[in-house]
Amino acid sequence: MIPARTVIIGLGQTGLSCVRHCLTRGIRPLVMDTRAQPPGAEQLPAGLECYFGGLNAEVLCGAELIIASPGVPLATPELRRAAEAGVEIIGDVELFLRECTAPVIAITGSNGKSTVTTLVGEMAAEAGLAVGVGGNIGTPALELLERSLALAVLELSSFQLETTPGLRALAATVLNISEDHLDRYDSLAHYRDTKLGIYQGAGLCVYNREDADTRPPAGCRAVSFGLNEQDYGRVEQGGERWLAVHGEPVLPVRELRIVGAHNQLNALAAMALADEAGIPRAAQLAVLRRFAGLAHRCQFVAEKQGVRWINDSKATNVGATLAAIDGIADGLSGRLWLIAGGQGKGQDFSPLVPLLNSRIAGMACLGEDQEQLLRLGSNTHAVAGMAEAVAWCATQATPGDWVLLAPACASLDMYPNYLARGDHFTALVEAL
Ligand code: UMA
Ligand code: ADP
Repeated sequence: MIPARTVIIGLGQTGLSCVRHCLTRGIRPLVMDTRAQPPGAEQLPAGLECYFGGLNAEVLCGAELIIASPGVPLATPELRRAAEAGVEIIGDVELFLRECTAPVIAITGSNGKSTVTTLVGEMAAEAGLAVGVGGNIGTPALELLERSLALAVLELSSFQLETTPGLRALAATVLNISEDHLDRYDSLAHYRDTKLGIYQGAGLCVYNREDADTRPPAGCRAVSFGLNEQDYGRVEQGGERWLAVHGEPVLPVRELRIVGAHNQLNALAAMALADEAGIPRAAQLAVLRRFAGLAHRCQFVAEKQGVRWINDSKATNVGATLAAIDGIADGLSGRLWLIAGGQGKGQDFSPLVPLLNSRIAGMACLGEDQEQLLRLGSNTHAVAGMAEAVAWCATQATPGDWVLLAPACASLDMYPNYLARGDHFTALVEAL
């Protein structure tokens, strides 16, 4: 039951989905947003009580329930006051779970979330299950309630996990932990602990045995994935590498269309989750054989004058950029030019230094945190924006070279989102 005095904070995709959910259940919520002109205001029904341009602590303290959007930190003073006054604060995913009767597969991690979420969703569909895929991947979880489901596959961000105390997943995974969102968390440990919240009450915890930060607490039922032979892993057979389950080879790595060791880990994690949901192996393998990857993730754009251009705009942190460079390494014989920059979110960029001294011939640096990137090496080059970055790389690269957009940063200083950034890059490359 949603109480009468419910306040929804944020009018993005999540907030709007919460408003619709409340209205269809006969509750007219009050809507708040810190922005004076929030983006979704025009979609609200006439007469709905709104408070824009800041959070009103008095109203919040008088609420029975607050539904906070993921972009609004719980540490915001007005929300803290409301919490101290005993007001319940939850997110849209918690609201979803209160009505969802289907088992839930829950996926988090610094990188690979959308890939694994999509793989598990497609595996379930291939097996004929009525599956809903949503959460941080883009479809707000509440929209999944519109039809009856046999399985829900949710990508959950650390922000969403902060406000989802009732999560009891059938199977849950933390794929990996690397620096991200340090503008919101006071330490990496705080960020990691928030992510590990996904394991609370999970029937099975699927963790990355190569990343100790992903381990569930002692006593949990758990299985791991990694690149050696254990649990979900890899074996050598007949002179080639196979994905394997408990030492049994199930698929030659060469049959995967997604490239790089990081994507083999993604495939293994997806299999572990799918097994727990009872999805037959044949359906899992059919998907792994055909899935060519999501747009804006190491996506081939074009070859121009012998130079290959690759769009990995979704690399919004250093860990993702490193994985992208590693992932394309096998196919690359010429030099690599990198385009990076944007909002660094408080990350340490120094893991890029060894690459600037080896695999990366030059790096075009753009955006808000450009200066930090420029300082990393002598082969960095300042550009005013994406057009100049593409033009500079085009003058530097010679046939056989590759140019990779893998910015290691969020896009929000220059674009509405990573999709717009990748689309802009693609259009510029196509026009070369
Ligand atoms: N905002 C305000 N004032 C408010 C409310 C929001 O300034 O009162 C700002 C936020 O700071 C943020 C922006 O508005 O910059 C959007 O925030 P939001 O909470 O309204 O976001 P939604 O549009 O609802 O989208 C959210 C997720 N976004 C965030 O967590 C920031 C989307 O993930 C997700 O797809 C969507 O819900 C559906 O579940 C995007 C994302 O960037 C892809 N996620 C981060 C990531 O993956 O790194 C966590
Ligand atoms: P997320 O949803 O967590 O952002 P995606 O599946 O969209 O993850 O992948 C985003 C980027 O992260 C990819 O383009 C790639 O560069 C990198 N990546 C994907 N999977 C992994 C992984 N398992 N480990 C490290 N980096 C990864």
